Amino acid sequence: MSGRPVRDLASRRMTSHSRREFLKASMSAAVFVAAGMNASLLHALDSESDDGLRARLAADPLRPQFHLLPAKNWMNDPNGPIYWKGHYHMFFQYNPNAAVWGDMHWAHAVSDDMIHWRHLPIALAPTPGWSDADGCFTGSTVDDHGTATILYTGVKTVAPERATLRDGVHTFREVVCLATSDDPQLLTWNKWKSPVIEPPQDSRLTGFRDPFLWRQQRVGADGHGGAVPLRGRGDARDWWYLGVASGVRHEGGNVLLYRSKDLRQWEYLHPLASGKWTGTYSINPVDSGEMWECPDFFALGGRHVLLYSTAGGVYWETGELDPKELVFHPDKLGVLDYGAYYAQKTQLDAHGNRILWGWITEKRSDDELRAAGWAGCMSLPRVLSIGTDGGLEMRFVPEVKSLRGEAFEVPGRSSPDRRESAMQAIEIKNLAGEFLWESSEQAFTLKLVDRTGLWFGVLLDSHGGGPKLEVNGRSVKVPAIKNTARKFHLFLDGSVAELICDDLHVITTRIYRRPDGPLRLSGDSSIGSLRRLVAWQVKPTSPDRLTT
Ligand code: DQQ
Repeated sequence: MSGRPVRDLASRRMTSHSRREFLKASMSAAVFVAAGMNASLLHALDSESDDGLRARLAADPLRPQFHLLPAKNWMNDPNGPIYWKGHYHMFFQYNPNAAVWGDMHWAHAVSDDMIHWRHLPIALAPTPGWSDADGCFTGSTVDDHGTATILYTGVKTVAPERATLRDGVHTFREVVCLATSDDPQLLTWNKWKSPVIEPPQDSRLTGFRDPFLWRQQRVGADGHGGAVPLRGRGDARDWWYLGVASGVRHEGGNVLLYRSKDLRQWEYLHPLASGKWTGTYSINPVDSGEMWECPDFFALGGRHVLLYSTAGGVYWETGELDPKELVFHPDKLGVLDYGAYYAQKTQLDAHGNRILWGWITEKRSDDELRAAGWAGCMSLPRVLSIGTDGGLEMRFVPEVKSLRGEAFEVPGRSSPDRRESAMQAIEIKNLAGEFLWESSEQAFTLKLVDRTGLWFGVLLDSHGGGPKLEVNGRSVKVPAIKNTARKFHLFLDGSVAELICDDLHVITTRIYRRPDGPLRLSGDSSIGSLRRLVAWQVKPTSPDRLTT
C-alpha cells in the first residue's frame, strides 16, 4: 500500500444520509404510534385516493418538473442505468408503499435523451422467502453478449452472526443476485435460481453490496491487454470483473474484486481499492468510513476513476489501474458534490461519454416526507472528463439545452443602465430556471428572490483563508485561480438547486420554502463584475410533474 495517498475522512462532514434514513424509516411508524403524534394527518394521508394524491403531487411547487422521480413515494440510489437498443433505461431504489425508505424495489423509467422520462412497471421486487426477501438493493446492468443482465444486492434478515449489514436495527445478509431480460424493452426480468456471490465469512466485514462490473481482455505476459472496458461483443478470452462495496471494522471501506467468465461463477481476487477509517465510533460503519457504498470504477481520458459514498460524503479518486495486479493506485482525490447528493452511478451514453447520475437526497423529516407523499429525485446527467491536472471534471450534458424556453441576457459590455434593465427583465416562473454566468472578480454575489425574500444565493468570498464558495449557507473552500473568470452553471427545479462552478466544485441544495411569485435577480447581486449572464425559463418534461 506504500505510495497511496491518505484518505483523510476525519476532516470531512460526518453525516450519513442512507443508513440514518434507513434507521429513521424503520422506526418512524413506531414513533407515530408511541407518541400518538399527527394521528389525524396519518389517517388523512392513508385515506387519500390515488387520484387525489396525484393531483396534489402534480400541483406541489416543491416537486421538480425536469428531474427524474417516481410518480409518488420514496426513491434513492440510481441503479443499473444502461443505453439499450436505442433507449436510456434508468432503474432506481424505490419504496412502493411509503415516502420513506423501506421495502426496496427497482423502479424503471425510459428515455430517448436522458432528460424526458416515462415510467415503466417495477423491474425487480423482493421474492418472499428467498435471498432478496427483504429488499432488492443497489446494483448494475450489463450487456452479456446481447442479453441484458442485472447484478444486484439481495438482502434477507438472518441471525446476527450470519449478517453482513448490522446497523443497530437490521441484521441483513447481503448477496449478489442476477436477473436477465429477453424483452427488448426490458420490462420483464427473470431471477437466476441462486445468488451468484455469497459474502466472505469474516466477523470484521462491514458490508457486502452495490456490485459494479466491467469487462476486459485477459492481461498478456507483457502486462498489456486492455484496462479499457470493452463494449459490444467480446470473445472467450474476456473476463468480467466485479467490484463489491465492503470494508473492515477499524480499518476502512474498500472494494472487493471478483472475476468471472459467465457472470454466474465468480472467483475472489483481492481488494481493488481501500480507504481509511475516520477513527470515530459508530454503530453504522458507513458513518465512520469503515464501509463504502455504491462504488463505481472506469477508464476515462487515459486514467482510471473510482467513485464511492461514505461518511456522509461522495468522493472521486483518479489514478492508474495496475494492469497486471489489478489494483487501483490513485494520485488525486476530491469531492463529487458537496451538497444533497449520494450513491453516484455512471453509464456510457450513445456516444461513449461517461455520464454521472446521483440521488438528490432530502433534508426534511420523515413526518414531512410522509405528508409530502414523495421523496428524493435523480440528479441531472453530468458528463465526466479528466482535467489538465488529471483530476475529475463535470458538466451538465448538452441534452439539457432542449429544456430551454424564454431566454434572458445581461450583456457583459454595455452601459450600467442597459445592464440594469436587462437584469430587471429576468423573471423565472414556477421555480424552473437555468442560469449561466461568468464573473471576473474574485468576490461575487448572485441572489435570486421572490416576493418573500431570498430563494437562492451564491457568494464567492476571497477574504482571509482563501476563496470560499457559499451556497444558501453551505460553505466550501475552492482553490484560488489567477487571471481567469469563474464560471457558474445553475439549474433550479422546485426544491432542487444544482450548481457547478468551474466544472469542478458542485453543490446541490434543497430549498423547501413555498415560493411566493416568480424569481428575480436581487438588486444587490454583483452585476458589475459579470462578463455575461444568460438565463432561461426551463420547460417541464411532463404536464404533471411525472405523476403518471
Ligand atoms: N442504498 C441501498 C444500498 C446502498 C445504499 C439500499 C446507499 O444498496 O448501499 O437502498 O444509499
